[in-house]
Amino acid sequence: MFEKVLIANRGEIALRIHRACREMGIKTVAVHSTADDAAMHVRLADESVCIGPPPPRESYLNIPAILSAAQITGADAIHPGLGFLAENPGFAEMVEEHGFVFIGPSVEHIRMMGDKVEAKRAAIELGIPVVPGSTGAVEGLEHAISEARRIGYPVLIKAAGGGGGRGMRVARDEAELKEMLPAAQRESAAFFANAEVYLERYLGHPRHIEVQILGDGKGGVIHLGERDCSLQRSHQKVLEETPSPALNGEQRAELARIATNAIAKLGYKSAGTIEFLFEDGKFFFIEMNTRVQVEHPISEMVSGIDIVREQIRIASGAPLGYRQSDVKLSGHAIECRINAEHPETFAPSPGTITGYHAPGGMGVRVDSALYQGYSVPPNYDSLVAKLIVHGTSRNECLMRLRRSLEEFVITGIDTTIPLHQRLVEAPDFINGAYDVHWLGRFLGRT
Ligand code: MV4
Repeated sequence: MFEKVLIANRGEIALRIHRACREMGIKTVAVHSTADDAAMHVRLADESVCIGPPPPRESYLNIPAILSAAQITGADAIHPGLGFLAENPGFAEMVEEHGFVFIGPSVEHIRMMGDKVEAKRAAIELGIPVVPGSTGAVEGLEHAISEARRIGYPVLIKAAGGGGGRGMRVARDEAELKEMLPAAQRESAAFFANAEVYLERYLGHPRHIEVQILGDGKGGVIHLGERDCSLQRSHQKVLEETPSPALNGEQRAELARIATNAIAKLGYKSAGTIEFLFEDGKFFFIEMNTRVQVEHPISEMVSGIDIVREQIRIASGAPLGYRQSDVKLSGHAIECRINAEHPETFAPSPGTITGYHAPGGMGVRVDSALYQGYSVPPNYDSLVAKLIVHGTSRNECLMRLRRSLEEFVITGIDTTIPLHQRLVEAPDFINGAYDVHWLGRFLGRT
């Protein structure tokens, strides 16, 4: 096992990784920008190294500075967390070239899944159902038109280098496709340094359902059930739950079978998430994420398995500590993402925390790097806390969530806690009757 791990991240996820290391007897190295001198991830780590000024380009994305920090402190391995360099295959490659272990999947798998056209090709090969669409990228307008005729309108134009909803356009007919395609290609080239776009049949009312998997690259593969992440605003997830209220037992089993078969065939190593759209009883692959995700704690709450610990164990060469028959998924879990934003306008709200009290009690977990007196810097993602609640049933989970939101006190900045309080009272949410467009309408009409 590793003796020392460098955590190439900040905020709650850096803390999350630190906690897993501590429990395993591994020493930690924090890296931080000058905006994060007083950050909790720096305070808790065994050692810390300042890697640059506040802009991410110059610190948390500064590969030479991070590798130097690992060298100076004598770290064995680097955990990238999420965001920043987590899905940058060039970073993973350099980490390994410099003699450190990258705590994550192989460079090849990160690269494959980062290119959405390549990922879809791989998914088809692995027997995963995909959205009907163009075979690979569209070459030009003529090709796009013939492919769209075959697929049927409306079609969605997606960027091969995109993901997470960036650079998507819906074309309802040929005229719209002609008008949108050049703009989509230009925008893709500018945003993602990859002009390739592809077409898919547009699904009008899907849910976003993803499967958490773990593989050890030695034949060991397990899944930890699915997460329903349909509650999103501008492609940002707001609240996630497991199991999905939309699936019956048969659909759930089918999804798990698709995901685990694919991961076994791929020989995938580390934690990963396969994302699907679910509409009219059918699953369609959209993307695979090769990192630990923000919402991973809800899967931990229902399974009792520490996903980050398994990532570290697998990276050290150990086989997966569980077989599927050891995995017992029980009860229901929900995560509320609490952002430093105004709950109605979503204006960013950095500033000093004048008061902080986190909820506790049975079935309640808070992952946050906040403390009283801390100043939330304006330079980074606005996620400041995750409230994760478990109950034996969805109803118990909801009751516990309501009282936990009531207990949570964060003063000095605006947060999205009041938004969550409204959301958990909405009849459609209580009934589990929502798709990916529901939250936008809910927020729009209030
Ligand atoms: C789609 C779609 C409808 N049809 N693909 C947006 C994020 C990216 N991961 C995939 N996205 C979508 N792809 C087809 N063929 C609708 C969306 C979509 C969406 C998906 C998941 C969660 C929220 C969403 C919000 C709007 C659109």
